[in-house]
Amino acid sequence: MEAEGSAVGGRSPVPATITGDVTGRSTGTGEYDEFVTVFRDRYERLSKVLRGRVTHRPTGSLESSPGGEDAALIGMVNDVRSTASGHWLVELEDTQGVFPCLVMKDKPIAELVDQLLLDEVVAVDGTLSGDGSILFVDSLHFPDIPRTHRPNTADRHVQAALVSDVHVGSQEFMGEAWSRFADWLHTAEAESVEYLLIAGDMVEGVGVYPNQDEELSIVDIYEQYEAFSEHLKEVPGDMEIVMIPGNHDAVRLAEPQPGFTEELRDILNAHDARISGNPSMVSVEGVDVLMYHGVSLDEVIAELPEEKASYDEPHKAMYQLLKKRHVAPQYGGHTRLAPEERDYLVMEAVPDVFHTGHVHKLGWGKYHNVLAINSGCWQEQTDFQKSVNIEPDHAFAPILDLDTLNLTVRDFN
Ligand code: D5M
Ligand code: FE
Ligand code: ZN
Repeated sequence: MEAEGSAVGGRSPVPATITGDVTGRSTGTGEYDEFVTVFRDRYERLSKVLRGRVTHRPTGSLESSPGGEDAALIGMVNDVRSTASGHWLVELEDTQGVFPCLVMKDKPIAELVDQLLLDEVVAVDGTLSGDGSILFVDSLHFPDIPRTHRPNTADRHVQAALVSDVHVGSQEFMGEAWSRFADWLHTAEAESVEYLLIAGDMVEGVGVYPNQDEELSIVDIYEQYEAFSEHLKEVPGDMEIVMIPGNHDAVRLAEPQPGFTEELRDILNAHDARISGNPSMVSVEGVDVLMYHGVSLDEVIAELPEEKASYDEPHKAMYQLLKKRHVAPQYGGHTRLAPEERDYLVMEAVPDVFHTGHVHKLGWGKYHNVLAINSGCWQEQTDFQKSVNIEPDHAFAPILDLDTLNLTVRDFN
């Protein structure tokens, strides 16, 4: 409902431009060949980022080397294991083959081994053994965000609200808090908030987790989207809204996820929101915001050391994805990936802002000048979350100044 006598003097958001969106371009049928193609694309695009850092040789050339000389290699992490004497054997794969690389436990770079995820692309520099069969690693490089990255900013004072995980249709959806947020958007204080970005999990969905139906307030998926659409109408009509799906939404689970189908777009049409895939690079007022729902964060948090990634500091897990220049590096684990002709999950362009959700925790910080923000949720603690001690950060709306990239968080609890 539009609030009567809205204080807003008319917003004039510029339509967002969207790149890197798989919607309408998905060609994947899941055939084996397509996995080869998507990994080749990942390797090529990330090795381009690393090429300036090392003078690498392909594995084929290393294999035919007599040994003893300095050498560098760029490859996808195929395997990481510790040797009997406590060193690390990292197998790297390129388009020609697989090559073993040994990281000695007493080298300072040994601690970087803890941060490796399978299938990410890295570069190593070192010395070939006397017989040329193994590379002794002296340095290890991630594609990373250049420290010199200078983020783009808007050239007028304008703001964006970054939210995610609304979960309409769940008994725990916080409808009243959402309405307080929407009402605030109608006040003079919020008149520069011209954009609303929603990073997935619009609705609770059906059959996402075992026994989830016991906690649904709306059991029909279309009725959930109809209810979500009503909540969206509470938001001022002159705001530009961009949304991507999450793992609870009614699109394929495997990433990259295409944006909502025509049927759902019809239900959501009242606000003329921009509907895009997961992930998508969304440019608002010149600021490049990489929106990604965040399913891989669970994996990054599970696999990496606590100080590098935890539920209490979700932005640090995001730093790891920025460092790897890929939103979901590990294939075959918890995060489902669909093979496409290109790897839409590679961060080819450096974003100015990285916006995720999914873990229902609020956290933000800057990594090499990129603002990483995980935006919490609008759902109270579920029984499952209680059973595993997840305390969600709900009903907060992070507000981003697009002209300064400063963030303020508003509490609607
Ligand atoms: O995910 C919210 C967070 O809770 C995310 O970190 C996954 C985790 N979660 C929630 N329910 C489950 C179940 N049943 N199994 C495993 N992990 C779970 P969301 O995408 O909102 O469900
Ligand atoms: Fe969620
Ligand atoms: Zn989710």
